[in-house]
Amino acid sequence: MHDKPLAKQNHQDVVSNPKTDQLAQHSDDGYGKYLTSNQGLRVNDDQNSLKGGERGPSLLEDFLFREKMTHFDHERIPERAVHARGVGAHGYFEAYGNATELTKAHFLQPGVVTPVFTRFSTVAGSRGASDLARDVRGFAVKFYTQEGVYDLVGNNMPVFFIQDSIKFPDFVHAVKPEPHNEIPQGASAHDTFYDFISANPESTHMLLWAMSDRALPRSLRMMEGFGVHTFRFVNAQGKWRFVKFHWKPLLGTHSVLWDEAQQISGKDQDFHRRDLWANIEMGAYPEWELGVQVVEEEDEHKFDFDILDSTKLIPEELVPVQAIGKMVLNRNVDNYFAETEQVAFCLSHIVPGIDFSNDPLLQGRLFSYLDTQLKRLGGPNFHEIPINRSLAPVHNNQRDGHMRQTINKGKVAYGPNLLNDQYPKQAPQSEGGFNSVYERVEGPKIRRRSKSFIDFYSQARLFWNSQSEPEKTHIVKALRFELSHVQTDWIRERTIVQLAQVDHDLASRVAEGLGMDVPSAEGMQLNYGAIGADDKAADFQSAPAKASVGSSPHLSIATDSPINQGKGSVKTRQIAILATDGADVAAIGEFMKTFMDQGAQTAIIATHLGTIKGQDGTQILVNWTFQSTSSALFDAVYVAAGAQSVSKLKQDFDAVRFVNEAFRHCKPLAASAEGVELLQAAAYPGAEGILDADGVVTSADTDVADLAQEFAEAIKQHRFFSRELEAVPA
Ligand code: HDE
Repeated sequence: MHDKPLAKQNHQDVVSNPKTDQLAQHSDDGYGKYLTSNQGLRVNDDQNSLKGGERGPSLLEDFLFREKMTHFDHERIPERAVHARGVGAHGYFEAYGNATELTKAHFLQPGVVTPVFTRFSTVAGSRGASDLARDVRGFAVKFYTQEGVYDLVGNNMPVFFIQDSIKFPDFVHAVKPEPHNEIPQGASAHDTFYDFISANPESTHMLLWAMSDRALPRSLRMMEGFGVHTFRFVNAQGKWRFVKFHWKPLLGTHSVLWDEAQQISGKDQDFHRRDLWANIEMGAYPEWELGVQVVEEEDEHKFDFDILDSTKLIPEELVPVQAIGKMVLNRNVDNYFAETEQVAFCLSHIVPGIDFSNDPLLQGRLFSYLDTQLKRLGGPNFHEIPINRSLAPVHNNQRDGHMRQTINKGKVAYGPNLLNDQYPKQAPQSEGGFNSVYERVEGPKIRRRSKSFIDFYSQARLFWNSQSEPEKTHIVKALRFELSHVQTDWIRERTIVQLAQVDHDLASRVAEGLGMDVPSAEGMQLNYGAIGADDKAADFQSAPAKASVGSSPHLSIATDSPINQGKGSVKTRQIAILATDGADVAAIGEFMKTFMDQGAQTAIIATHLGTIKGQDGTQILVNWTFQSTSSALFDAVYVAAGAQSVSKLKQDFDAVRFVNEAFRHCKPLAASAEGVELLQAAAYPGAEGILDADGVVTSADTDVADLAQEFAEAIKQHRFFSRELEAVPA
């Protein structure tokens, strides 16, 4: 007979064998220990295989060699079909406690702090691809709540390319490298992607997001996250409401330019991964607020779009975002494979107080993620891998399977049972038992899209209209770049026609860069292939534009947009200090201290590594040379004073290029005394008037205090797009 209080049991009750517990622990780094085989046998010689004679053949008997090599041969698991390249970190989520009326989820109740593991990713590239690809970023958060694991598996863009998950394999095949030659890696600039897009008008809105600055985050710490689909919150009284999830970074949302992104990919393709790792190691923990847009059940149909359609967002002008908690990432992984690679996110990992909606994209994901983990992680016991384990107790009648870790006791593995008094028992809702919201569902069995989904362009237009002028220019340039890489003329033409449905100015600016006119849409069946064989194309024409919100400042990431207002900061910004022998080292020291006190990070870039000698003979350590780094890896550039130093830098083409590129990438620049001359030397085509440009701060003397203050204000603004845009290779 068993009479345990259900809620009090914990994980140890399931795995009560102390030996098994020990196996679940982290292994240490082996320091101070003897080398052993996987069976604990001490190894005497790990450098030589067993041979018949010193110069003879290797022997099959060498079980130590075979164990080591077999393990190595099986080290790789299938990489994720999408989101293969990622980086993860641990942290916590703290609820503000203002969502109690909306949801009964325990982790959102006042004062509750929940451990989390968050994995960011690019979508199209493979595990070794560059961080700075033009791509959507995955933003997946695993909450280890007291009521079970909750996964919020989102992206850094609020909409998606398709409306129904049955199209996902096609979309992924189109964006991934082309199958005949596996080119290009981690890039959407190729024929098959634009063939799919131009035949699939519902992608238009997301295409513009993917071509916008959002696809090139400055840092994973500086991007928004979105749940994308509409979900539901359910409160303690059983009342439910629709919700959309938003993550808002406390450092603001910032991006790099495409030219920079391409340079970063060459100079440091781990740029985002390194940035996240380094900042967590330094204690500069990234933070995001979790916000929700809430729509009452009875308001489901009050919008001019369908809230179940994942190619649409709810403008914040219509439904504001309310912050309900904060996430802090404060611990790097101990082992990339064990944690970041083996973490398994599933949309179906849900807790009481949250529920799904009937969004057809969401519904398909409910199947796909579990299915994918079974294959990727080798079987149905992936929930036992330490990073995936629930902190809430796990008791059920599931048994066996590959790599089972739990040693379940007893002979009862079924329910109902009397031998074990019905345990493990079904939990009533009052005890936290999950129950889907009550909803009446009836309708014909049908493979059709709802008519309310047939509007493909008005929100694409809303997004376009909401961008600042520089952001629009970046979108135009991105599309010119991408379409230049498309080899098939008619795919380009179709894409331009598709863009013209959004905005004629957009289409003609892109077309101009491609040396074309905007083609006529006449006779061009834009939705070819995007519908069922028996559907009539006429029923599938996009509804005329009727967006009730014409422009939403929340969709822009310009410095003065609502997303970034009040968030300007020099914290964690990387400042390059250009100097070499003969520089004013005392002033450099003062400059570094001033910025490091504000949480910025500085690095000295010189013509050689080691130390540089100042005018007065003092020395200072150099971090990088002009050959080993690039201005693309920094947020701002300062040229230190010192006649001898500046005169050498002026003759160093790489130093001049460093400044010129930083200027053309619209970054804040500063120079003291003779340092100003290097700025002038960098003013070759594209940078004339460098000293008068916005965001360029100079001082005639070597006094750092005033200059640093003005420079800090410039750094807070991130970029100065008022500079001649055509000169920026974005
Ligand atoms: Fe995913 N997606 N997805 N996706 N997705 C995967 O699961 C899928 C979609 C997202 O860091 C896969 O474990 C389908 C939207 C993230 O481990 C796979 C559909 C959004 C991650 C899968 C979508 C996402 C994935 C591949 C269309 C934003 C990485 C490996 C219905 C809301 C999670 C894996 C991590 C990963 C399927 C569309 C976000 C194959 C079928 C929309 C962040 O199961």
